[in-house]
Amino acid sequence: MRAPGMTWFRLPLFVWAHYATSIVMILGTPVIAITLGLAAMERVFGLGFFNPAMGGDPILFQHLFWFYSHPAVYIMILPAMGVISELIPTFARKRLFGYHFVAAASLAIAVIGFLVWTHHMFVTGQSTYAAVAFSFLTLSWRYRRQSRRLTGRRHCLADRFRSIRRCCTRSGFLDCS
Ligand SMILES: [Cu+2]
Repeated sequence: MRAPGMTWFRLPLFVWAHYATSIVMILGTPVIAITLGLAAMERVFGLGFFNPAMGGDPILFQHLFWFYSHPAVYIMILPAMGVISELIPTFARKRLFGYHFVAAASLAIAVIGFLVWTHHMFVTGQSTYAAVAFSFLTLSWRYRRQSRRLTGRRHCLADRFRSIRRCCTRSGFLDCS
C-alpha cells in the first residue's frame, strides 16, 4: 500500500489531518453509540441509567455526550484545516513553514480534544477541583490550536519578507550577493 520511500514526515498535511480525524472517530464514536444504547435500554426495558426517577444519573448522560461531542467538532474541522495546509503553500508556490509543527498540532488537537469535555458542564455542580483541572486542560488545548494558526501566519510573514528582500535585491537597495 505504501509508496516506496514514503515515510511519516513525507506525508502530505492533509493525510496527517485525516489521521488525526480517524483517531477522534475511532475513540469517540463507540462512546456515543454506547450512550444511545443505554438510553434505548432505559426507554425500552425501564433500566435506570440516566433518569433520576429510575435511580439514574442525568449528569452521567452529559459526561458521555460531551466526551464524544467535544472532539466530534474536530471530525469536521481537521480535514478542512488539512485542505488549507495544502492549498496555501501550493498557490503561494512555497514550502509550508513548520511542517512538523502543523502535523504535531493536528494530532494534539485530536488527543487533547478528549481531555476537555467538562468545560461544557461547569454549571452542573461538578467539584471545583474538576473545574480547575479541566479549565487548565482547555487552555492547553486552545494553545495547541492557536499554535496551528500562528504557524500559518508565520508562513505568510516569511513569504512577505522573502518577496520584499527579493524586490530590494533586484532594485539594488539590498546587496545579498
Ligand atoms: Cu467543547
